[in-house]
Amino acid sequence: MSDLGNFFSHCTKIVDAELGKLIPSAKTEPARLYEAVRWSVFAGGKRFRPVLVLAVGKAFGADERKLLSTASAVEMIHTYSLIHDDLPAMDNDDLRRGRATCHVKFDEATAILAGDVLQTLAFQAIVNDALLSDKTKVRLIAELADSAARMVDGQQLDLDGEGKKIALADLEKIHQNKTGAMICVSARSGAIIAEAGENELNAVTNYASKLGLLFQITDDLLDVTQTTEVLGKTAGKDLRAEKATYPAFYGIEETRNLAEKVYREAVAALNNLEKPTAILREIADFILNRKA
Ligand code: GRG
Repeated sequence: MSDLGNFFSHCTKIVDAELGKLIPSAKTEPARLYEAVRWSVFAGGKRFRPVLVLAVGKAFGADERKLLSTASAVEMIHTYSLIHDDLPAMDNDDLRRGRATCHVKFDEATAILAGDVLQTLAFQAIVNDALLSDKTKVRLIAELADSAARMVDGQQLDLDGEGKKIALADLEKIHQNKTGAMICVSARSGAIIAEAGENELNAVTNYASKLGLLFQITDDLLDVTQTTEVLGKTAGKDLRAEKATYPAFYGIEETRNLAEKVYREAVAALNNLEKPTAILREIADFILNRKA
């Protein structure tokens, strides 16, 4: 396996173990709620955001154990957003992470509550982490709350734009909020826990902003080029919902060129860091070339 493959599988293993401890067991009352939470969390997501917390934190010299609660917290917020995004009132989807969506497997009310409680559990995970100082906790919680709110703003802007002709600048604003904010805060959190300086944090932010944009561009490309089976979620949905996407603006070839350009910008941001950043370059590479 490649270095990145090994890193992903190591991170997935330790983050899943931490999530297993942080999320109440499926027997905890009300059992239906925690069964639903576990159904969606342990469904085989890529764990890209927690990997980013760990990769940046470790590049800046943080002890892995100090990164785990935050890595789990970003995954919990991400999973809550997926559960709510799939609801009939939003995307109305029946497939996520290769299995039935939460509201299909359980019911709509339970899926809403599963998302709600995941958001609360995320903040609790950081609050209860004895390895982090109070000062670090407050900073992490403030940044995470801000990014989770921006994600919701982005989702609303996205819904507002459906079926309308929107400008490229508006599309970018939607993505910076809906997808970019949580990716950015994942990388920044790793650096904050490692007590990086402001200049270093700025470089990490530049890298992560480009990475977030790259993630969205490749997500748009996969939606039109990949099958539902490979994605584990319904393919071709953007087109059917008449969503503004990069391929809709530029066509597939130009969108691929844009992805290459944004990839180079993400990697260039790493040049300002005198840290071992090889894994961060590999992550950008992985996002550029991902197949799902
Ligand atoms: C409902 C509050 C609320 C927000 C929804 C995340 C999101 C915001 C919507 C998901 C819809 C979507 C396709 C967004 C674009 C990119 C994205 C976040 C894809 C899913 O993330 P992955 O590919 O998923 O990391 P896995 O399952 O691997 O974790």
